[in-house]
Amino acid sequence: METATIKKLFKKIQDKNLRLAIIGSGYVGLPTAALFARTGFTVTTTDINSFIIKSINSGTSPFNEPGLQELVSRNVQSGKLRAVLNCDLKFEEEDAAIISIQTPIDENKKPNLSFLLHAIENVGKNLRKQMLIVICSTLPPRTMQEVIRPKLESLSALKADKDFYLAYVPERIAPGKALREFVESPRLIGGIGPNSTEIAAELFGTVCHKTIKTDATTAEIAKTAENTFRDVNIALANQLALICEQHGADVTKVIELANTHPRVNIHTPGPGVGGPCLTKDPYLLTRGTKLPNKDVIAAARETNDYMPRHVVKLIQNALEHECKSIKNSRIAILGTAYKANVEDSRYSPAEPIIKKLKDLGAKIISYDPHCQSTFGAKRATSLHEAAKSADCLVVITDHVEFKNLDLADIKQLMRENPVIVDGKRIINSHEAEKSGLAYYGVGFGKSRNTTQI
Ligand code: SAJ
Repeated sequence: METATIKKLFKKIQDKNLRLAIIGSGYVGLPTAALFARTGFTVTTTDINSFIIKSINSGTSPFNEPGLQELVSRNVQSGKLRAVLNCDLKFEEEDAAIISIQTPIDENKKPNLSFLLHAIENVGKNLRKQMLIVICSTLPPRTMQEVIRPKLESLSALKADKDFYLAYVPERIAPGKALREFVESPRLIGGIGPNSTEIAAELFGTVCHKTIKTDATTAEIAKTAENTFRDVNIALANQLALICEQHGADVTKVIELANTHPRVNIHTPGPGVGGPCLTKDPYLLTRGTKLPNKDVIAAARETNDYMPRHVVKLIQNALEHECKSIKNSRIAILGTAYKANVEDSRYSPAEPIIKKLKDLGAKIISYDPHCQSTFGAKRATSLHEAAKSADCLVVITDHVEFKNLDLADIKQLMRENPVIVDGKRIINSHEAEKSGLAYYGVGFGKSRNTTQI
């Protein structure tokens, strides 16, 4: 591709005349669409879900994300943002497409790229010269070079990095902070070739404070490495929690002390690792790789997946210690969201915990001020309602609302010999015991809740 053509594209980006299509209007796609619209681009965002399309076109964000509602409403009103069904987008006017479609894993933990490839097919059939295609979905290594590039080239009979541009720009935003992190986190730009990298960097540089240029494969591995690092680190914290319980030590104190070393930063243990990212990215990263020795990444996944079962054991032990049987006991679950202060409950550890407790015959009531999911539990609309006549209170999510509970008040509402099982270690154990609640927690070792694994 000649420099003159690239210069023309650069100018279009700088003048905000590039017309953008965002494919997939979910937790990543819609913030992307809204931020590019705010920057001055004319954006068409798409989805297969007509509810999402209607909601956006009426100026309403279909899900809660701080700041997003206002951004969607303002940009739909000004005409900078509109939504259409995927099948209605013909790419007649669009110069660039940014694809943010989910790449989940299947029941055998194998990456399922079918949703993404379906979208790629539609883009490939409509691809014109000089268009820029950006993939933001999380990908296993080499997917850009070995799957997406050949598919787009064969469908369009055009050459990547010459006739059209193709780049991998992985998303790095956490729900709850999506807009800020989109703008402030350095953005990796992995082009399929040098032209693609430059053009994608120019486009994302209009919204992101910092872009870092690399190649597509390096960006694919870096993206999955980030969440794998976090998952392995949390697994270490969870394993330390199990060790502390067996030795009668408190993991919170242990980690706090270990982290005073200038080169140590151990994460926080908990009732399990949820959300759509950490639970799958390690599998994407290791897909198709043969290792000569033990797979640390797989072991970490197993450790984190074990934690909900461990919480159930803690609850059983706690109740037994109070001479109560889990069968017919009333258990209040605080938090069904997968992490603090979000409404999202995808892969939340609350799900296996509630299901197992129900199987064991317990009566479960759940309360979450941010999230609607109950995973089959009865839903309480207040903390008061959840705690009333409960035998056991279980903290699964560290929502801000659960951090300063009135423990004396809660004790009054609960049945005799009440217990609290703190999956996130946000309750002060001394305060709880002082209020008359027997305190148990993940990684909180005391001889009576030491569990055998
Ligand atoms: N968790 C712990 N201990 C910790 C931190 C988290 O048990 O110390 C648990 C949380 O409770 C939650 C899970 O891990 O169940 C995941 O939480 P998270 O805070 O890692 O957040 P995600 O999954 O919402 O977002 C991650 C982020 N990745 C990194 O910080 C490396 C985000 O920046 C990515 O954009 C996102 O994955 C993604 O989409 O890939």
